[in-house]
Amino acid sequence: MSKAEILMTAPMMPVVADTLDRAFHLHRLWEHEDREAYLSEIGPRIRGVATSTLYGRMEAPLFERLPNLEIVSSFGVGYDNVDVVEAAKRNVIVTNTPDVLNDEVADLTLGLLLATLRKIPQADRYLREGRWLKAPFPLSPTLRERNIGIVGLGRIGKAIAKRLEGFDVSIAYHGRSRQEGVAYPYHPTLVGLAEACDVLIVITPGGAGTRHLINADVLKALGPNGVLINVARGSVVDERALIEALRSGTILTAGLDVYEDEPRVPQDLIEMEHVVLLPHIASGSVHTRNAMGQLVADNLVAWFEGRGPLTAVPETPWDGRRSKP
Ligand code: NAP
Ligand code: 8YV
Repeated sequence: MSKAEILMTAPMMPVVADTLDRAFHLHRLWEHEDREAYLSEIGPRIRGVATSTLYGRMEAPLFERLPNLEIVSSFGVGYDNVDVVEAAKRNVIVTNTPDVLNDEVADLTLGLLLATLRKIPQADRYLREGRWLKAPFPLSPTLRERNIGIVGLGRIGKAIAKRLEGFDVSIAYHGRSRQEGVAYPYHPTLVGLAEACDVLIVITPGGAGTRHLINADVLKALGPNGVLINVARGSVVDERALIEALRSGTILTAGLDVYEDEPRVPQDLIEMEHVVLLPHIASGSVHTRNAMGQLVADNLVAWFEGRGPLTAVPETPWDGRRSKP
């Protein structure tokens, strides 16, 4: 039996490429100078795509070139890089990489929160610049006695909350609905949560439904002792409003892992000494990226072995159908 033909849209980790090379006939789109011509040649034979949140969007024009596509396996739990409405319209299943990164992202979030409050990167710079020789590092704000609001108490949000419990702080949350069996106080409005808290940790999906959820009103409600931690997507925070709030003292500080136009970060943020900026690294350990990559490959293998997808996204649920033989 001939192997299914799979398109990889951009370079991915060896664990993905090696597994796919063994199981399928793998096409590497980026290796072809004239991509349009290459797609015209192979497009009708492509039955699966491996793609990543790191490289461009998978939208209608590309779907159009792949008329026999059955499945898109995307690297990352967030899948705002894939037009899932278009995929559903075309009966294409989309998969993501949930759960395998919960702990890693939650660990990093706690690290970012502490780094932001206790000014760990600034203290490191202070020592290296020889300034400790002249005077001790100034005292910092604290996590003590803080009320933490989690915006998006999903898989990762819950892993963050579990860790926060060990830090002896109060925890509340906001989402579109109250969750059964969750004891943390629920706030039906985001402004209400921000008013009740002095730290907001944002860990929702990206995309149109959450665009600029964190706006000037929310930041005002968070207040002058307030800390914003964003590990979700840059699009969830109105970056101009955040810069203004940080500049004017409307909030105290921010720790950010994600930005509206990655990898470009506004110069205004870069020049602010009191914020902590990370280059979208929350899941970025060798261990966890390998687990995510393995799941990208495993979804394709499972589908083409007739076992169905392992982790289909809710917008393209598995209805029991199998890959075409
Ligand atoms: P999840 O389990 O689906 O949780 C998402 C949570 O967001 C849910 O609790 C949901 O609650 C809430 N939510 C969705 N839309 C909302 C809205 N409009 N307003 C308020 N809350 C909303 O997803 P997850 O696995 O925890 O991942 C969450 C996101 O984290 C990913 O989609 C990705 O964007 C981001 N992420 C970032 C990194 C990084 O490297 N920085 C790494 C991994 C993930 P309701 O349904 O009740 O609203
Ligand atoms: C990755 C992420 O950095 O899973 C997500 O949604 O944002 C991160 O884990 C990203 O997917 C890399 O492509």
